[in-house]
Amino acid sequence: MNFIDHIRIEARSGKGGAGSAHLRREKYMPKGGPDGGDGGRGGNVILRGNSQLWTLLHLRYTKHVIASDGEVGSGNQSSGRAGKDAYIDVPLGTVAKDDGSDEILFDITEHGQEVVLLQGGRGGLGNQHFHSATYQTPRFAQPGEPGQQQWFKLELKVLADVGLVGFPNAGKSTLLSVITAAKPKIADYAFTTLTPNLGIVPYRDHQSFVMADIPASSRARMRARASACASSATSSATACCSSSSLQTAPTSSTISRYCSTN
Ligand SMILES: Nc1nc2c(ncn2[C@@H]2O[C@H](COP(=O)(O)OP(=O)(O)OP(=O)(O)O)[C@@H](O)[C@H]2O)c(=O)[nH]1
Ligand SMILES: [Mg+2]
Repeated sequence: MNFIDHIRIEARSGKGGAGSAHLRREKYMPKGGPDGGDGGRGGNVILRGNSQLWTLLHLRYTKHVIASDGEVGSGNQSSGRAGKDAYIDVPLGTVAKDDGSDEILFDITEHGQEVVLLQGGRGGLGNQHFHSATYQTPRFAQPGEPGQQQWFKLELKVLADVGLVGFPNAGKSTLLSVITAAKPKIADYAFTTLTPNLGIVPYRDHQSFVMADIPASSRARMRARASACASSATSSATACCSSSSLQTAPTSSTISRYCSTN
């Protein structure tokens, strides 16, 4: 299982159905007048929050989400059926952005929260709406409105439930790589990890939590750099002390001298 935290997806909402231009014809009622029903609206594309999901992995192979079109109206004032909405289930903390401009459009924070990404087209009106006292036989009806189409970027903001904190080289990254699918860099020298790594730990009943491998503290890092400076030659020590942060680090008198001369 890989950890997927952002995807691109194309959404297309349904077209509205056309209205009907039907004229009523029945036995003993030869000129029954217009009775064309309206077309159904096109399906919406809806983003829905789901607290049972933790990653966007299930959408990895979903590139297009298409809602169905509304059906056309028919005689006897029958309206067409509305198109079926298409739902995109996402974990809480998902942000929907416009793919082109990167503008944030929606933020999903609650279970069951629904936001309409794309509205379906409206259905056209049937000819029954267009007859009047002076125009009794309209032989036309409205076409349905077209649907919309847009690329979106879905990004997941992840907060870790558990953080691994420890001395450098203690095996934090190794632990994360064993119990999750994350592949952090592991090496037998201190401060291999410079930025936090995240992994999902699955446990019973298909539940999971997020674990973070936190880099060793900057104070410990400064101490290590200082001791590296102390053990090296004068020239390399000057290079070590070039960062201003090191000047405030609690180090030996030798290091303080190198730092103050720099
Ligand atoms: N013997 C032994 N070695 C281990 C164990 N866990 C990790 N190591 C080794 O310890 C070294 C450091 O492991 P890392 O996982 O990179 O340690 P870390 O805490 O992430 O280190 P930094 O990211 O540098 O702070 C690697 O060479 C590992 O192979 C263990 O349980 N036993
Ligand atoms: Mg590490």
